[in-house]
Amino acid sequence: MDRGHSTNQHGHPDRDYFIDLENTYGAHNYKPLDVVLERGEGIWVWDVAGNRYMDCLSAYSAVNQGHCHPRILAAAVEQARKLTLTSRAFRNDQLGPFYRELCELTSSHKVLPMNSGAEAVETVIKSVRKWGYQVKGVPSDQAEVIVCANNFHGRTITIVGFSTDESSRAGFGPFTPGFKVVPYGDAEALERAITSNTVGFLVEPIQGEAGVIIPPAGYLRRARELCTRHNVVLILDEIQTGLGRTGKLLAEQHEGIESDLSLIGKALSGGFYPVSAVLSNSEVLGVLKPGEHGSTFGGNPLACAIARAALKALVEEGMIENAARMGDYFLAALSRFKSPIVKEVRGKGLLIGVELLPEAGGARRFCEKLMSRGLLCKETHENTIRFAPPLIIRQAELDWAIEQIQSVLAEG
Ligand code: IF1
Repeated sequence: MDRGHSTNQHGHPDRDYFIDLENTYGAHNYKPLDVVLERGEGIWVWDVAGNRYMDCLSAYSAVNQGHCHPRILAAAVEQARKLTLTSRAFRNDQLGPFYRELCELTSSHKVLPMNSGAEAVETVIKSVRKWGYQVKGVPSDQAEVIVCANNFHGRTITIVGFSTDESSRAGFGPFTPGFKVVPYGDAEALERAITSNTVGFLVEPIQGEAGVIIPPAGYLRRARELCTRHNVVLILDEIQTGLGRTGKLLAEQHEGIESDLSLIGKALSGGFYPVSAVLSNSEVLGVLKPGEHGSTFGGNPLACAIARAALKALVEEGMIENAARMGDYFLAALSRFKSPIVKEVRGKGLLIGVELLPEAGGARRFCEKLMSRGLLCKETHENTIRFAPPLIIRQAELDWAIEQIQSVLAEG
């Protein structure tokens, strides 16, 4: 039923037409900026009126390679013409090469492919519990996983059950038992929380949604030592920090440690397709026997072909090194800028947060001002603006972004 629609000067449906459709027919579980995008290329996206914006969110680090990367697109089209989905009841010619390339790149022993990040998190919780019962000798149904306050690991009932963010969990109970929450960055608190029933410690190397919170230097090394000493599986959620975002392939490399299990997703497909994976540096995944875990789309040939191309582009086109260089440049420029409303500038690589003082009136209005200047970004919680452009961004483009950011912060 077409309610008729407002059109722009070219006679095409305009922004309000699309916003009305979303508001009329869609659940309102988001409050997006009122920009209606129709095309993306590299760091740029265009709205239905032809206005160009620099994407400084990268779909929460799922588009690290830049929008519609030609190499990933070609792989997607080629594979989509051949074979998209077989289920894991049969084998396919993309899964094995994907496994090997991903294991070689990340120095992992095994991979378990899933689709969304939350599914990878759920997979790792199931695996580490089963490992606890079968290998560590934890009594049945007594396994404990330690998580951190202000975590973000996804939106399933189990995951929001161990969230400390009321808006993520209110009204969704009852929740899954078997989780303990400790303060982020506090190794002593972690040690105190470990018991003989502790099977895993699930932690983000940098807390993205919490506002780009970077733990004290040495925290992850200390967590590694504690997990080794107490036979606890160290699980790093690199779904947002991984795949070049912080200037290293995996954020764990900044601390020179190796997790037992790492979770990746988002940019694993360059934004073309939901692809996630559990990477195992130890035999935890060996506890899963045929028929005990899986999903319809997990490890499908289209996902694997896309992920193989996305990883190749990331590595062979120097995106990780560029993220390190441009991230340092971006952070230094923002840190030099003195503003009466900026509380702190934090970041590593191209994952940067600008925290505003409460009296600034909230970060959202600055995102809206930046949108009117052609820069798209997103506030996280009340007072922090997150900047996470695609890892291909060049210095001249960053200079333009820095100019816009400094102008709107100066306006107040
Ligand atoms: C939304 C936040 C970011 C993640 C980490 C697991 C997942 C995510 C570290 C789950 C997903 C997304 C979810 C998306 C917005 C975005 C987000 F704001 F929600 F918190 F990035 F910070 N671990 N993060 O960041 O992966 O199941 O979504 O594939 O829910 O609106 P997913």
